Amino acid sequence: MLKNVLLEATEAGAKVIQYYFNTKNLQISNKEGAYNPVTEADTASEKAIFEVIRKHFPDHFILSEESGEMEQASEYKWIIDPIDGTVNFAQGIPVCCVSIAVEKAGEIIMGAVYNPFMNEFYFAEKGKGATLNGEQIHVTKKADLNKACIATGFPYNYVESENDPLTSIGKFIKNGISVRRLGSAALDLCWVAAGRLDAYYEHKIHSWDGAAGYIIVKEAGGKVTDLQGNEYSVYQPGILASNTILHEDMLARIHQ
Ligand code: LIP
Repeated sequence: MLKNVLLEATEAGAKVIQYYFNTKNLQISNKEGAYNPVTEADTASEKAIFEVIRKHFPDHFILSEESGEMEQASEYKWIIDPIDGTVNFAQGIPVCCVSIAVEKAGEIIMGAVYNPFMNEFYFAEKGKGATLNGEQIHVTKKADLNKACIATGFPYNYVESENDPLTSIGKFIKNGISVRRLGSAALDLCWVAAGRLDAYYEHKIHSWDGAAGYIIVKEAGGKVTDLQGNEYSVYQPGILASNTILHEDMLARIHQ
C-alpha cells in the first residue's frame, strides 16, 4: 500500500509538471538568492501530490519544499520536492523531476524520482534494490578517479568559505576530471545509482532534494555520506554519493 501510494503520488506530480512545461508566461516568484524560483507548477505539483497522500494516509507527517512541515504524530514522514531542478524547469530544460521519499521512525525506507521528460522513473525500497523503469540498476565499478565522471551543484545563496564550492570544483577540473552540473540533486543521485555518473557531491542541499536519491543510490550499491565522510542525514546540508569504490578518493580530493 505504501509503495503504491508513493508511486501514485509521484506520477500525479509528474503529470502536473508535464502540463505546465514550456507554458508561456509561467507565473514565477523568487525565493532567497539570486535566481531561486518557485513557479505555479511547483505549487500545483505539490497540491496534486498532497491529495494522493492525504486520501490514503491523512495522519502522516509531510515535509515539502514549498509548504514546509505539516507535523503529525506519526512515525511516517513524506519528504517531497514537487519539482527538483526548478531553474531547469523554468528555463524549459527537461532535466528536472518529482522527488518523494518516505521516512519511517527516522529512517528513509523508500524513494521515488520521476523525470517524465526522459520517461525515467527511479524507485528504491530498503533492502530490495533500486530500479529504473522496473529494471535493476547498479553503480559503476570504476576505481580510477582520473577516469571518473562526477557531478556537483551550487547553492542559490553562495557562502565563501575555506573549502567552498568554487575551491572544491577546482581540485577536479584542474586535473582534467570530467564534471557535470545537472541542476537537480535528485537526478544527480539517480544517475550515480544508474551508473551514468561515478560520484556526486554538493555543499548545501535540502532534505527534499536528497532524500529519495539517497536511498536509490544506497540500494544500487553506492555509498552516501556527508562531506566529512560521516553517515548521511537528509537534515544536514553536505552530501557525497559515489559508487563506493571511489568514495575515499573523492573525500581526499575535496579536502586536498
Ligand atoms: C536544486 C538542487 C540542485 C542545487 C540547486 C537547487 P531545486 O533544487 O536539486 O542540486 O544545485 O541549487 O537547490 O531548488 O531545484 O528544488
